[in-house]
Amino acid sequence: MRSSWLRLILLLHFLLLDGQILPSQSKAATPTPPPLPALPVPSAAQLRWQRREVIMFFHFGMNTFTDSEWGTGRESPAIFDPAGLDAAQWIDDAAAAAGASLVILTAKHHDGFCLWPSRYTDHSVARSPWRNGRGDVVRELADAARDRGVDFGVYLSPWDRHERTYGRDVEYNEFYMAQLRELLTRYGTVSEIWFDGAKGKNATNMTYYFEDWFETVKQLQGSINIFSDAGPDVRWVGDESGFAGSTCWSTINRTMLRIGDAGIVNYLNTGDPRGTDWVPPECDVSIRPGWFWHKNETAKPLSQLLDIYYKAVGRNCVLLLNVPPNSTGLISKGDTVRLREFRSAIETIFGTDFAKGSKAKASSQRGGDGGGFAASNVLDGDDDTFWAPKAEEVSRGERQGYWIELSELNPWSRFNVIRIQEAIAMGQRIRLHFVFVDGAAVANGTTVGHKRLHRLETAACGRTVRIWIAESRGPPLLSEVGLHFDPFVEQSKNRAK
Ligand code: FUL
Repeated sequence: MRSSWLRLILLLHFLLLDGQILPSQSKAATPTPPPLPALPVPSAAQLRWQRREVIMFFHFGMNTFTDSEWGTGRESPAIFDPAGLDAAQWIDDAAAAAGASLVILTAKHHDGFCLWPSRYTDHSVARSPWRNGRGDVVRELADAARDRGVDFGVYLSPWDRHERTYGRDVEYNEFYMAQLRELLTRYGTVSEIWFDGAKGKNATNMTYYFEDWFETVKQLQGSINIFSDAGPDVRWVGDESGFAGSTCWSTINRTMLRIGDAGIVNYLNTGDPRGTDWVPPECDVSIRPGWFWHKNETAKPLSQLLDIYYKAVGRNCVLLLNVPPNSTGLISKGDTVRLREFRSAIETIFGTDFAKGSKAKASSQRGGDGGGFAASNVLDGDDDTFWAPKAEEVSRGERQGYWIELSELNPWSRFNVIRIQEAIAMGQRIRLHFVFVDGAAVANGTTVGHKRLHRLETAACGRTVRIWIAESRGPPLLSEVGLHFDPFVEQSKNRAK
C-alpha cells in the first residue's frame, strides 16, 4: 500500500519536473500567431474610414442661390440668405436617414464664398443678410453632427475665383493655409478634408503647395484622412458617377499620381496590385444631376442608387453621396424620401443572411481547429476575425489554390447577392476568385478588398457555396461571407419587360 503511494508521488513529481503535466496544459491554450501582413496596410484612420461604407457630401453655397454649378466669384454676398437653415435636419433627415456616419461640407467652393466668417476675406457669410451677418454654417453643421454622433469633414476649394491673390504663388498659398488653419482649429475634430483638383481651362496659372498643406493638416488634426486625386490617405476614384473599377485595389504607387492630371483616371479607378502605398478610392456622386441644388432637378431613382451602391461599396470603396441643401437651407423632401428608401432597401437586402447557420470548411486552416483562424470565422459577423489557410498550401490540379465552402445551406433559400470580405487590416490580397453553388459557377471576379458584392441576374439556391481563390498575394484572409436576397433585382427586371 505504502509503496504504491510512494510510486504515485514519485510519478507526479517526475511528470511535473519533467514538464509533462502543467506545461502541456498551457501548451494547448497557446494560440497560433496571425500570419504576417501583406504590405502596405491601412492606418487606423483609413480602416475606420473604410468601414463607414456610406458617407455624405453637402454642396451648399452661393451656387444654391444662383442656379449654377460653378460660380464666377463676382456674386454678391447679399444674395446668400437661407432663411430656414436647420443643420440638424441635414443630419437627421439626410445623413442619419441614409446611414452615413460622416458628412463633408463645401466650406468654400470655386467661387470663393466662405460659409464661415473667415478673417482673411470679406467674401463670406459675415457680409450676408443671413443671421444678420453673424451666422456660421460650418459651426452649425459641425455642432449638429457632433450632437448626433456623426463625424464631420470639410471641402476647401483650392481654385478660388474671388480671391485677388490667386495666381501669386506664395501669397495665395499663405492665404489658403490661413483658411485651412481656421477650419481645422475652430470646429473640433475634422475627420476628412477634401482637396479638389478641379479648375477651369482658362484659370490663372497657380502652383498649390500641396506638401505644405498636407503636413499642416496632419499637424492640426492627427486622425484626419486627406482626400485628393493623389491621396495621401484617400484617392479619387477617377469618375463622378460613383463607379469603382471591377478590379479595385486600395494599393497604388503615389509617385505615379498628380493632382488634377486627367491622364491618370484609369489608374485611379483600378489601383495597382504592386502599389507600395495604401490609398483607397472614394466614389463621389450626387443624388441629383448637379452637385448643387437646382429647383428643376430631382433625385435619382432608387434602382440607380442601388446600382451605385453595388459598384462603389460592393467594389471595395466608400460611397460619398452628395445631397444638396436647397435655398431655404433644408434638404428637400423628395431627397429625404429617396434616402430613406435607399437605406431601407439596403436593410432589406442585407438584414437577412442565408449563410448563417451553415457549416464552413476550407482547404486548410492555419493552426488547425483550435488555431483561431477557423473557416467558421467568416460567419461570425465580426470583421476583425478571419479564416486563414495554411501558408504552404498549394493543391495541384484543376482547382489549384485556396477554397472555403459553406455547406448544409437551406436548399429552399434563394439568394442573388454574394458578399465576400477580406481582412484588409492584414493587406489586400485576392487577385482572382470564383463562386460555385453546388458545383456550378455563378460568379467570378478579380479583387475583393473590404467588401465585394456579386449581384446575380438569376437567384440561386443549393446546399453548398464554394469560393475558390485562384490567385492572391500570399494566403487569402477572409473575414466574412454572406448570402442575401435582393428583391430589387427582380423588380427592375420585371419593369424592363
Ligand atoms: C468637382 C467640382 O468642380 C464640382 O463642382 C464638385 O465640387 C465635385 C465634387 O468636384 O471637381
